[in-house]
Amino acid sequence: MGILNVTPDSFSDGGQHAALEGAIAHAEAMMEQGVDIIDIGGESTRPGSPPVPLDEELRRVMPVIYALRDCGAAISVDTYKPQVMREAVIAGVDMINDINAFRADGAIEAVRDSDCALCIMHMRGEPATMQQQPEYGDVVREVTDFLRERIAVLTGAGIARERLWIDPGFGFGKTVEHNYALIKSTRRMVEDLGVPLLAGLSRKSMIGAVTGKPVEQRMAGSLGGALAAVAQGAKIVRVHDVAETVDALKVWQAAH
Ligand code: 7PJ
Repeated sequence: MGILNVTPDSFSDGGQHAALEGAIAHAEAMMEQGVDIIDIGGESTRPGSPPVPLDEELRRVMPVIYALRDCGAAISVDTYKPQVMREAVIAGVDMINDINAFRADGAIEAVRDSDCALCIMHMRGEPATMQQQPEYGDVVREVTDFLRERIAVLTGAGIARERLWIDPGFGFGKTVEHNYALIKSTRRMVEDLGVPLLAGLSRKSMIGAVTGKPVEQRMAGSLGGALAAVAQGAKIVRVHDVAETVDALKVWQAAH
């Protein structure tokens, strides 16, 4: 899964048209590099980020979704807003990726009657404040229990289990130690819950903490993290560096 951010700050010259053109060019580059899924996001959810209003998020992501939906790669939309989910479902996207695990009012109703995949991510708190001293008794158990409960709520609402993906939510209300405890427990989590797992750790602070590198120098560390996640049973890795990750996975799989 390649990350496609459609936020004004990810394009130097700003402006709606430039953002659309830039996003499509980036998507085309990822396609050439062998991406399977393009994850389109209109709101930065990095720690401390402010929320984006609904109409602004729709303005950012919908034109990109319509431009890319027949591109050959599967399309995922990274959103926690039910209205964005509704519009994305109408546009025919393949996955809704919700960092909030479909907890917003109306989120389940927005996706229930479609057949797209749904990624349920664990997050403690909210992006604006989530990195302020996250505490757990047993992080693996608490994240697993949360995901189990969300699976029960979604399937209880009539959603087929086969549509679901789980994600421990690296960096979302977790210390570096919590993140590594979770990655080491990926296989157990997948076995416990019986739902495939998506891992997103590309360029995150857990990579910087181990390598001592700033965000723009975390590619090699992120490749190590992606391989570790796949070795632990992750079936999708959400990454910035598609070409490098595809190569790393090809060699790892050939040697496996
Ligand atoms: C994740 C995500 C992740 C899923 C972001 C960033 C922050 N969606 N959206 N999993 N992270 N499913 O990429 O640094 O880890 S935004």
